[in-house]
Amino acid sequence: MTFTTRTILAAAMLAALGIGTAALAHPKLVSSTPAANASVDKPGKIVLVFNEKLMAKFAGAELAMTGVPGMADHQPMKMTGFTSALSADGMTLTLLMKRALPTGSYELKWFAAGADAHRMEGSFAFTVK
Ligand SMILES: [Cu+2]
Repeated sequence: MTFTTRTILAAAMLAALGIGTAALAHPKLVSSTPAANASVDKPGKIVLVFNEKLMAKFAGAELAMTGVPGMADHQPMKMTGFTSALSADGMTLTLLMKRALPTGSYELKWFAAGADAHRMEGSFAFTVK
């Protein structure tokens, strides 16, 4: 193995581990309320906490109702009854429901970009009792 090959392999391994300045500059979801896979009472808001400051124009979320108890064949239904707001420090995105979410299962998809404007996204599910 040549020195160059080893250097490239080492760099690839570090990249795979997520170590490097580019990886550190990308938003990640740190916590949420409701938490991923939680079962909660009808929430009036959803709070998403990120590891770094987001750019407001690239931050947002989509919410879909994926199931309702007693309905075997419920197609994902996009929920639009909320507004979203970014905190002053840019690290917390809050979705404020116009009405508390009804009983069912939900999938939340978030998207966000930090200082380098690369769009990152993720999703999680939760259930409303
Ligand atoms: Cu980037």
